[in-house]
Amino acid sequence: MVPSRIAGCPFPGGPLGRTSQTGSGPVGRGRLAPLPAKLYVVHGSHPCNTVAKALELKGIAFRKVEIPPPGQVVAVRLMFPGRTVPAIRFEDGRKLQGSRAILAELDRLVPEPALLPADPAAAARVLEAERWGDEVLQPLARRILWPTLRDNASAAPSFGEGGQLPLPGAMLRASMPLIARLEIRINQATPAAVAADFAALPDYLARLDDWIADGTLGGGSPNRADLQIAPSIALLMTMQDLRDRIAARPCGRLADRHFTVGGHIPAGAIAPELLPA
Ligand SMILES: N[C@@H](CCC(=O)N[C@@H](CS)C(=O)NCC(=O)O)C(=O)O
Repeated sequence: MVPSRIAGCPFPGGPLGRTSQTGSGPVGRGRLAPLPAKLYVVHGSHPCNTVAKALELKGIAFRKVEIPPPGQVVAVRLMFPGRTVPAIRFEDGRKLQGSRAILAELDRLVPEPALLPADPAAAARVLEAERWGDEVLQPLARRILWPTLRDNASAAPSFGEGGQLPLPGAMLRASMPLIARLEIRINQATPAAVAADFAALPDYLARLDDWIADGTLGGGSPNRADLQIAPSIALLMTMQDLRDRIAARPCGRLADRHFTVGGHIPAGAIAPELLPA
């Protein structure tokens, strides 16, 4: 279902990076027609994948604008109150940031398929899992990924695959140490914080498997918590050392069921003493 307000949408072409159309916006006279939503992303970003998937599930056509990291800190801040992606502009000009706020709004705009169970107690459990996924798991995935990428810059081109920006692999490889260092600073991924994240990971994975077992996660159609959590697990599994330990678990299967993300860091990148059993 695509909202009928596609016609007359005032979106201009993308000022940042390249844009592409996703969804079912009409095409005419060789030009792509404007769409009901414009989504600003960093390619591969887990919360951006959350929102893109929700838009697809809702059948809302959207145009994606990719910003190379950490450029969003400046570029998005020029257009939105905050500096993070995902950031979305609807055709009526309304702007929203934050994956949870955006998903709530999408559920309001297009109620079906619902991203929350009808039962209030079940919905409360999903919202709590979604909050935890946003506040705890999402930053953990960033803190683990960026230092690993800094030390494995040769993997950088794989993270550009499937993106819109025509960045040569050699450039991605050469720039990765600097980009990763900036991201490490932005995300406060100190060695102590990263070690604490690895130490917490076994309990977190067990918590996710429990939520799948009790039905909070992993139902037939993804809910808001599935959409929030699965991309973080998918991002963690771009590191082969973690994929080897997560993919066969219920939470790993959940991530693989809903998300295919680019990026691959070969085994041996993470110190064995940090890895979960
Ligand atoms: N938890 C928020 C924040 C998203 C977030 O931090 N996005 C990262 C990219 S994955 C970002 O833009 N970071 C820039 C910064 O922290 O300044 C959400 O789900 O939208």
